Amino acid sequence: MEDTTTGPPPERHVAVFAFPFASHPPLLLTLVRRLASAAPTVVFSFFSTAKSNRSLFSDFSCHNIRPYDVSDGIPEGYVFQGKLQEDINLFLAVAEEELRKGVKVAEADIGVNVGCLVVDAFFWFSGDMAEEMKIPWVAFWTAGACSLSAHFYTDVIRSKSSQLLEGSSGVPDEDEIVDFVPGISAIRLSDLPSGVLFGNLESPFSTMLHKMGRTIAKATAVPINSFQELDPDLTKNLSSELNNFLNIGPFNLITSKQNPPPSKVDEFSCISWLEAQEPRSVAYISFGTVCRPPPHELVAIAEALEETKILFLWSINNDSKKHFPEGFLERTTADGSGKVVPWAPQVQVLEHVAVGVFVTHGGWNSVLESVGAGIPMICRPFFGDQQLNTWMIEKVWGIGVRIEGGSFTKRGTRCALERVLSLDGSPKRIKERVEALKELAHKAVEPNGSSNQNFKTLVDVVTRATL
Ligand SMILES: *[C@@H]1O[C@H](CO)[C@@H](O)[C@H](O)[C@H]1NC(C)=O
Ligand SMILES: *[C@@H]1O[C@H](CO)[C@@H](O)[C@H](O)[C@H]1NC(C)=O
Ligand SMILES: *[C@@H]1O[C@H](CO)[C@@H](O)[C@H](O)[C@H]1NC(C)=O
Ligand SMILES: CC(=O)N[C@H]1CO[C@H](CO)[C@@H](O)[C@@H]1O
Repeated sequence: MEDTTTGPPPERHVAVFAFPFASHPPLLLTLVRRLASAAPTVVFSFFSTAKSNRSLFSDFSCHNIRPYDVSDGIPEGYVFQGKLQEDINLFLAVAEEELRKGVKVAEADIGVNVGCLVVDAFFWFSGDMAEEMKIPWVAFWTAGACSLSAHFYTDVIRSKSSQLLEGSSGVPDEDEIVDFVPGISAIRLSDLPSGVLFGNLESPFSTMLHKMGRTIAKATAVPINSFQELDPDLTKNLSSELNNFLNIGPFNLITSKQNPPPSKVDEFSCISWLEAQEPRSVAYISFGTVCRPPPHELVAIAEALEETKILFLWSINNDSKKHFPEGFLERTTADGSGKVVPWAPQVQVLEHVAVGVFVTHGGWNSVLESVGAGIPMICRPFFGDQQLNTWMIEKVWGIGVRIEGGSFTKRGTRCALERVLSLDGSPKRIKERVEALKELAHKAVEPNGSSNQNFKTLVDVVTRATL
């Protein structure tokens, strides 16, 4: 036996497949940590690439979670050509074979056959694997119910929009408002996630999402990082179509409650700077680690901030700062109106009483963090589900606005900031609605709350002996 642990072999072995990009692996690991703690006699083998593995497990280990490396698909000596999603495409080309091999290795290693697959929902092929192995398949969707619905109903959406085109000029009207996504009463076509109707529908990434939409109804359970009170209609519809469609988030509220992260040093003094500001006076600006607004938009934001004298905390990579207007950093630092940092502890910043608005790309984690803190948003979406999230924020939940025209201009930025910070005397409805959702989010993760109840159902699926 290779097994180095003492005592009897585990009662059950669950294989976990991470999609090794962006925030996908840490979110899946958060889920697996909760499962591992709820089911201590189950062993979870966690498959990701060496790079992702290293960053996830460098300061964390747990007796019943075992990391295993799979190849990233990058050939020896490969030179990246800077193509869109190049790393993702290389990985997707080898993923199925790598994961199938990995399961065999882990089974031999742990001495128990895999009895359940818990995977990033992107890996549609794991449904076939689970079927062959006759075991439950848990497909974890890391984003919102809105984007899951758009991918689940992609064939319906495509066929209804082609009917719409018949008799018209044949050119899709991107501004057309339709009711094609069950659970969302109205949606503008161009705000659907890329790969559903617009964008490159044949790319490996779009194909993966399309196949996921077509197979996910076979999953034994579909947990998502959201809470059902946010989207009652979507939850009703998806629950009728999917097995055990389970809202078990927001994860950001659960992690901060159950395992407070080792209090990260406020490396760039964001919190101490916020301490000195008036309540709800500061605009917090951050577009995550991937999205980069073009230089002219950075200039527009900077000019709007200087003109309105609105206080701001801006988290931006060092590289982009060179595009700021001449003297912007010096002037705003000198008069104390702003602070620019390369990194900010986002959850703590959003929870700080001085923050009044979050200027964001509308990525799902940022949206949940803003809702969890009750902070309204100004959104400038870039790709993926960000447009759809922005639509929901503005039109459905009413907790923020999309930047006018979809990108930053000086005038648009100024109007959005004044409106959301209620400086122009507009009613405070946005703030009230986001406060109400914040309450619901916090209730959902209470011991009695819906997300916690749903999590118990999920534990049941994962620990059940047979399908
Ligand atoms: C969900 O939407 C689909 C597609 O429109 C529909 O067939 C189904 O009846 C809906 N389910 C519920 C419970 O509304
Ligand atoms: C950015 O600049 C700050 C301050 O000059 C420095 O501490 C930080 O390490 C830099 N970050 C990167 C990623 O270069
Ligand atoms: C849980 O819910 C029940 C019934 O809905 C309620 O009576 C009870 O007080 C709740 N417990 C907690 C801890 O909230
Ligand atoms: C190649 C690599 O770094 N893989 C690591 C995955 O994570 C585990 C736990 O830290 C390491 O043991 C592996 O070396």
